[in-house]
Amino acid sequence: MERGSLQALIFDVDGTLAETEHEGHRVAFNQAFREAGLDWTWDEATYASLLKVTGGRERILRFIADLPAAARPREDPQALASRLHARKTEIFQRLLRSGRIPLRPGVARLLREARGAGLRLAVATTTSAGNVEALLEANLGPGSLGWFEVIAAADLAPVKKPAPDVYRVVLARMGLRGRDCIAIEDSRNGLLAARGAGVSVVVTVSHYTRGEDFTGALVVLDGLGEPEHPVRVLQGDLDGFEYVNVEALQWLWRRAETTRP
Ligand code: XBP
Ligand code: MG
Repeated sequence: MERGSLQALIFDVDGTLAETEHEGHRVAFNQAFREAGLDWTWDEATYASLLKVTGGRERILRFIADLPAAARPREDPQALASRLHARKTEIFQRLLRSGRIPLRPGVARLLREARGAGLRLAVATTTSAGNVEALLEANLGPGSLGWFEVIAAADLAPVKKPAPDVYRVVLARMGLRGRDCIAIEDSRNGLLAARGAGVSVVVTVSHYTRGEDFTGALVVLDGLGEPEHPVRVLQGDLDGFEYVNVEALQWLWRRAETTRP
């Protein structure tokens, strides 16, 4: 890839590669709570509001802190959250490996096209590396982890989105500048993290993030789209492209370059 062109795509995972939250993480949290004898159920509305906190362990801690004092379990919250989160991760990975959580439309196509065009690929997520591996392997086969030069997950960037740390890790490991890349994200927290590291963002809104404020995104879409299923542009402009392909991303990248101060 010549300098002065788009070099790499950095993908968020939850909500972006797949709709993992609603029928995946949320269900797994609830099962872990039940197994631990807790009568906690995160319904859709509760989970939507808890998603403002990135990181599943952090989310459990927030939930415990918000309980009335009398309803809080006696166990140390840190220890309890770690234990519940570890079990939730096992349950979630079993769900992923069963193949019940597919990639979002256009994801597999765009990854293949990007590889074919010589774009470098990376992942920037707040979830754990094991979850990313299980999702990719279940949907794209065992070799697919190797498509990504860097998989930056919670182990490499413990300070989670909206902090830019996870994007900085990706850029440092790839030897790239933020402006060389485009991130694909589904949430405001993700958008802020990428922008904080100087990376422009294409937002593909997901189940829980539709109503969020995406000011500062290159474009906001309802997904990546497929040739037979055109995208809906929710904010901004896609220059008439009907779905996100490498050419559309290059157009967005060039437009961002010309407006850079
Ligand atoms: C995703 C998250 C994660 C998942 C749950 O945010 O915040 O916490 O909800 O995964 P993003 P873990 O898509 O912005 O990375 O339980 O493994 O944290
Ligand atoms: Mg996300």
